[in-house]
Amino acid sequence: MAKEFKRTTVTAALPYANGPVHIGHLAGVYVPADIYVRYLRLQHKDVLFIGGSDEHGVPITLKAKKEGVNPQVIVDRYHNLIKKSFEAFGISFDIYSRTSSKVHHKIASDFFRSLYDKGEFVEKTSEQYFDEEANQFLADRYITGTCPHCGNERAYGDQCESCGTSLSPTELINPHSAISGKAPVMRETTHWYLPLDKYEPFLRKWILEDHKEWKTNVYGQCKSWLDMGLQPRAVSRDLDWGIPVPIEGAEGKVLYVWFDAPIGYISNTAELLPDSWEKWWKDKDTRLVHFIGKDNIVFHCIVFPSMLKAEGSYILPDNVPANEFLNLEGDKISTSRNWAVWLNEYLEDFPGKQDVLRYVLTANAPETKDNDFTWKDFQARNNNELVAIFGNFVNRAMVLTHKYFEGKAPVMGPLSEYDQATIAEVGDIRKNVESYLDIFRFRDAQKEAMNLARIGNKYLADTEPWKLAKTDLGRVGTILNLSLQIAANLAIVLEPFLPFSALKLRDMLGMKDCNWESLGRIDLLPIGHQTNKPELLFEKIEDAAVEAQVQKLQDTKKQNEVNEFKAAPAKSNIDYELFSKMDIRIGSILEAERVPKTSKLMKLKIDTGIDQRTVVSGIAEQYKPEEVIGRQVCILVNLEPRNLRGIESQGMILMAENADGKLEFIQPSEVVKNGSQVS
Ligand code: B3M
Ligand code: ZN
Repeated sequence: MAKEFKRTTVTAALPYANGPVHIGHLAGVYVPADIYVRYLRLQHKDVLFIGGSDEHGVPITLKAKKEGVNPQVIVDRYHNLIKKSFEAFGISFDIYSRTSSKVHHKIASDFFRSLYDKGEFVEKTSEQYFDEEANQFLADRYITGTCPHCGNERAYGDQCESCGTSLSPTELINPHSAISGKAPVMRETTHWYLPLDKYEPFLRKWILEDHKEWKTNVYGQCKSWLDMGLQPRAVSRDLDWGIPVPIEGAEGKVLYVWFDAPIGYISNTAELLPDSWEKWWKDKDTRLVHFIGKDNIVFHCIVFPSMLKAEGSYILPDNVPANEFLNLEGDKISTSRNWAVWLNEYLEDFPGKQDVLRYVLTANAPETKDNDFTWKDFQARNNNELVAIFGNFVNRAMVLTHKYFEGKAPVMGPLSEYDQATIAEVGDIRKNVESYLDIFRFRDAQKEAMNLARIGNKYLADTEPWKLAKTDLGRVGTILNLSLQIAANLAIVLEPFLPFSALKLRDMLGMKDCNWESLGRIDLLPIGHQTNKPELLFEKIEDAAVEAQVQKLQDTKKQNEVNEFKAAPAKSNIDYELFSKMDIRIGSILEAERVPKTSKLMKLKIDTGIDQRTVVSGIAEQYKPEEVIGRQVCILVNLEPRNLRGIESQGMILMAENADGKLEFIQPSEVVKNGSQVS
């Protein structure tokens, strides 16, 4: 039997304040956390939902350097943007604060000091990369080089974003500083380490034996970390942005961002409840749940619990329902490559449609494996599910009630067998949805909740009350009463998932209360209860709207190809004599036609100034004949003729290949006489 808790502290990962948040963040962390918290609140459970921005760490300092501003400017900008996005999407934090706050600096600093005073750290001097030109030690993220696993030349000192491997800076081939670009040197420095190896036996028991109920992806990752054996981890860095290490002689050193960030959950609670925060973190009757993405598992399941354990007065997380990653149109979401749907942009492009995104992200949540977001699926789920099932059902029930009963809940007459079967199904909804929400399976929970709309929609379609109005208004009343009761149940059960639409529906129905316990009852609206004017809950999303989004992504892809274009390495040298043997001329294209039965080849007639000749060129996929006629081109005229598809090609047109593989003509910058030599 699971332990009964008095209250629940729910945290959601603190996003780095170095960029806006995107759908991956929402799907993986914030929407599930919000659904869970809203569910607990509807049950009148005592719950706190803690969030905030993570404002330290190297990515922020790198961005600040790039823009030539103080890191504070960056974090102010993004903290506010992120906070607004979360508010707009109804992520119902009790507090959304930040790790640059005074409260946090004090609490994190005291936390470090308390472990230090208890002798929980190991002090170690080691050699680390140092940039002599910038005169500073280089944090892992400041060092780039070639990944030893996949050859990506832009791997970071802590991770290769191309193959996902975690690295240490000394593994990089050909390392260089991201600040000066120079090769770094090794220099000695002293840091404080949390001896995770010491906590290994405790962690093994606490996770592997006592928390077998954790999601398999989380449990599995913890097990593999533990099986590999834990090493001491440095909890300080040589950096000038962060919380100063509160020890004498530690000038120029700050707390490692992953040491202070999780303490941010505690500080933000303390900021909200200065007098009573401790019971949310130290009382054994409090249940702590961390919502995070899979890349944060080790920090929340191994490092932070070890810190809390070392401190001694804190509770440990009861569950860490981490999600896998959401991909976008088949590719990994990437901030640096701008491959994302940014929440602030979504809000501009789809105003008022926050619930649609919440719905689609939950329906596709990467709960057990990575998943893909596509705009086509977004449109289909909106049009075929939210509009066609939920919206349609509610609208029909409301409109008919207004048409036949002035919007008042009609009298419920004798029930048919079908009515009774439907009522029984409605009665099951609560336990079905709960059975999933209680174990953090939000996509199944939402599916069950939407099932109620399906039940309602089918009920109306099968009973066809609009056909009975003339002959049996009493029966129409019964059908509509039951339909309105189902709609009222929908307003409750969908509140955690679609809070805006659920509220709108509640207002439309004139419901005062919204209690989870009422779920499944068919007397939520008393007979004669006046409902308000029906309004549409959802509207169709047209092809053009999603096509525009797909186009936006395609443009990004093109731009990335250009940005990431790398010139091929130089060929080996040739002597001048060999070069001078090439006879390159300017000519004009007189005629052009596709070579039949080939996709690439085009037959060109060229005026070379010397003669008119035929050249076969591989440009037919990219140019139409009429586009090239009249152009001046560069042509190598003394190339040995070659036979291509039965045509003798006398020379070669010189082309440049673009980043995206498109061939571009080499042309003189001004028109010159055909036959002019290129040298
Ligand atoms: N800022 C990493 C991330 O955004 C980090 C999470 C901190 S949670 C305490 O993925
Ligand atoms: Zn790699």
